[in-house]
Amino acid sequence: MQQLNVVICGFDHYENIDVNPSYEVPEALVRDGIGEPSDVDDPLHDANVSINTVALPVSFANAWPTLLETLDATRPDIVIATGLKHAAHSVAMERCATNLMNAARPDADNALPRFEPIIKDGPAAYWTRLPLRAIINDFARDGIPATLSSDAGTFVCNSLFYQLLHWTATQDRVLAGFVSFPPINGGSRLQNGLDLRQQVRAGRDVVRETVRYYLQRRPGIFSSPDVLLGCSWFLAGMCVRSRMVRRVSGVGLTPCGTVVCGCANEQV
Ligand code: PCA
Repeated sequence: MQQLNVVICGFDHYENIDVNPSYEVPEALVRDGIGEPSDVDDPLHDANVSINTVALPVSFANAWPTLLETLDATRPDIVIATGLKHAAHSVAMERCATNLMNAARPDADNALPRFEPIIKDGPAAYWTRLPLRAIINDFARDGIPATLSSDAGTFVCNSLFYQLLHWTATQDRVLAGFVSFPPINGGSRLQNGLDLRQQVRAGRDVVRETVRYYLQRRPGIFSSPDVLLGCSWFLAGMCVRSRMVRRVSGVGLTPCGTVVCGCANEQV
């Protein structure tokens, strides 16, 4: 039986968000676990999974150091960062993190970075290390509305995601990625989301599928996940965000435009 340590983090309430699903889902997983293996052949039989969580401040400067403290203390094999995406109607599995901070509103420390790199001279972007296709298939089976998303915005979520993947690239055998949750249905202001039970179920599927992927140890799953070559962080960030590239994507290029290069994780 292999011991696997999982950290799943989220953010507490902020601005007009009284209940942040990215806080509630990790708490529920720590409390209730990830459930039993689905059948006799399920690789989950081979793992003893322990889950830790930490709630992060909505701060460009402090979110990542707070998560890093937990990572240093728990030495996880899998790290799943989560956040709330205000405009989402479904669970968004994030494909990549870009090296760009561009805040439309101040963070918890009143910082308002505009078009700044997260890590000066860092790669333009990183791919997630989660098995997105397998996770999306589980969501379909469980009736959870979901999308594959090309960016987690340019606020604190993306900044945390980028720093997490930058750290992961220096680790030996760690899988990490980011899940954006929609607002919780029935909240005071926003009505476009999903109910919390579905969101917890989604979080459970993400952990279960990532544990299975980890146990399979397919070649390349732990290798360095740089996404973009041949362009600066600024261009990459703008490409991902720009309407122009979104239009181009309609004729067959990915939302990252022509600058995307190979990726070890064929499930992205
Ligand atoms: N969502 C914000 C930060 C915290 C959260 O839950 C974002 O989209 O960056």
